[in-house]
Amino acid sequence: MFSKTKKRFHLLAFFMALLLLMSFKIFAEDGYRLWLRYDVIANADKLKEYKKSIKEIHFPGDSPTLRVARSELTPGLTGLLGSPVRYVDKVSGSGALVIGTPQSSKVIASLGLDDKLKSLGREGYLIQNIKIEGKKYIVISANTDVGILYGVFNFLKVLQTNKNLDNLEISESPKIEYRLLNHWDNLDRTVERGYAGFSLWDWHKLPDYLDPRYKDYARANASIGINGTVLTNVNSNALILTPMYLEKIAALADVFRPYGIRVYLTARFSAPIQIGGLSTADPLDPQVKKWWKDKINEIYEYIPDFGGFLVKANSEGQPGPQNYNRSHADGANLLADALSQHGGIVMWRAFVYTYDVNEDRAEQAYNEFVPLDGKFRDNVLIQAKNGPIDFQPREPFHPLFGAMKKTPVMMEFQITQEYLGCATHLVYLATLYKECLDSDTYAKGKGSTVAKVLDGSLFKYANTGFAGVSNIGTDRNWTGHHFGQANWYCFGRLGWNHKLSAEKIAEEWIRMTFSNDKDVVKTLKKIMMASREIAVSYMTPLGLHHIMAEGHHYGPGPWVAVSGRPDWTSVYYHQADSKGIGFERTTKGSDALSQYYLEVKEKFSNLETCPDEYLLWFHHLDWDYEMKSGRTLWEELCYKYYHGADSAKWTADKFSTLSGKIDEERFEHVSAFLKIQAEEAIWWRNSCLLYFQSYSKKPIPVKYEKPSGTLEYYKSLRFPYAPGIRPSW
Ligand code: BDP
Repeated sequence: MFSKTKKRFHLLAFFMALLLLMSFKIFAEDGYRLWLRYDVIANADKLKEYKKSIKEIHFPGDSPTLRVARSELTPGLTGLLGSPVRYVDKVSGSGALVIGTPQSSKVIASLGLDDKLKSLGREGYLIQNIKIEGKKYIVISANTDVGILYGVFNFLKVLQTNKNLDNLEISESPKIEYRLLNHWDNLDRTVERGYAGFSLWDWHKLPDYLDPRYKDYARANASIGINGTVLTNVNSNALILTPMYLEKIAALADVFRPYGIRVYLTARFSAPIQIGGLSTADPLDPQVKKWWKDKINEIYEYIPDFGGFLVKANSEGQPGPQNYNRSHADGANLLADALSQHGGIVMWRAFVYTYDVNEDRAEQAYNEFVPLDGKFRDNVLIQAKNGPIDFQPREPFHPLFGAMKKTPVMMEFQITQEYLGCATHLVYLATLYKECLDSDTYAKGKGSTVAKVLDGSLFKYANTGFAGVSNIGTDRNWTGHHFGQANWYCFGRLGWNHKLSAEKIAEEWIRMTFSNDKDVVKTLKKIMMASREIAVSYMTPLGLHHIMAEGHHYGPGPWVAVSGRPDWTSVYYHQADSKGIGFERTTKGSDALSQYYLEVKEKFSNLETCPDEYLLWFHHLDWDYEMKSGRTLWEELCYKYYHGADSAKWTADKFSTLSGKIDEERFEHVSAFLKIQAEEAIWWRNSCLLYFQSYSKKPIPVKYEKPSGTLEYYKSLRFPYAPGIRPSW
């Protein structure tokens, strides 16, 4: 008898152990869960007083969005508190979590929140401690169901990041209306400049098979306030507008809709010819107008809340209105007219530079678009990259921000790290984004920041937008590098509230994604906050730009001198010669600086006031030019490259101190990537310095370790199958 019980006990213990092992497997730390982890909070004790009450949830109402809010809240709270929650019909007894809009919940309607809610608009929400009949409640309220969803996500974040639940008074609403991911995804599932696997959109199996990942994608976006997604590459394929694909898009739109996410597409300007059988795509041709009108009506039959189009026209070989001697405004208005009756918008990209114009590439977008200010329909936004060239590790802000007073200019940031080490380098981009957002355009005097242009407060834009070129793919951890997730995260957070600091966002992300442990938070924050400057130092210090390898853009290529066009080479941008280095953009050179407002122009023109960070962007200077540091320009360049590469090594060392403090799986993954990064930082340093030395003819100061490898060796390296490259490039 006794031994039988013992046997049973052993068997039970064995199964328990097996279950435990299996649960470890289920929660493999592969990064799939992103920042939405919901593991038991370490200090759940601190929550004792609330633990009981927030397990009781009064959350009436039924709609697809309220249902997904509940489907987030239930596992979220259960996981974080470590015990089940229950939904109650009445608020009574020990208090509860009360959630709803004045329409969905009588209790909320009775709380007199109307005035407060009114000011928060369609997507805003409140999270407060409120006493009802002497009992303390936590109340999440909003004007709409999607506001509730955002509020629920934020409440879970409050718990995840170990915030105090006393005196909650959170009042949030987004500062920018359209907050979109731009996917550069092709119909064959390759992703242009994508380094995290293939496209998430499994076109072949859509619409019948809906990968569960679509839902997780929507959850992640909604949790950071992203409310739109452009599914296809800006280098577009007209087939996406055919019924076969519209059906697939409709299926994706159905998954995203409850999460407050609308779908958008890229429109190929020549589609009327390619799929419409017309002989022209001239925007003023009546048949072309009719074709687009019919096509757009058809799209809305499939997707009633279709968001609109993103268009790359007359740029890098894409067709556009200029093929017919029409302007960008003619092209954008053609689509805008057909979209307007459905509430759709056109995001017309300012990333244009033509073949026949022989001017500094940095000037072309401004020259094209400023004369058209005011000529666009009300539902057109001009989408400009953050800088005037192309997502370089550092660029000054684009002069179009502040220059278009009547036509809204929206932001295009790049989240995927095309020029920043792809998916193997840890570069936290919030500091780059903030640098641009906080730049002062002086359009209406001091304080006219890029952020104020974007949020519409400067020129009272009717529409405002914020787009980011996605870094997401089929990799299990979504972004290739675990820290790439932080860039997706910070993009969303800044689109919602550009006033947040890069540091605060980093801290939120670390706490949710890795740990609330003090040491982990402090160390990772330090690494993240330093990371972008480190990358700039070992890639393109002192305002250098566009000196990467050709085509795939991975690794250094300052020697690239011959390409499809001069402004695709590196020598066009660094202009190194025996006397010096840098692109002269003052009146002595291209005078691109004249596109900025006077204060900005003067600051950057004057060598005394031009920050070192932008020096060679705006000036061509002698190798012996004396820098503010007292070093010569050549010595400063050496200093920066060595400091950058040393700091990449510092990052790896610093991260290694977290061994045992974060899970092994992600620790090993990140450690391996940091090692690659440190080695590649040396590759960048050696390649660039050896190449520039062939002009400066000056020695690398003896205190620095001599570059291993010769310039010829570095020039000989080839990466024919680097990811993310368009086959035709
Ligand atoms: C460049 C990319 C290229 C894109 C282009 C764009 O190299 O692949 O098509 O920008 O933004 O950065 O259109």
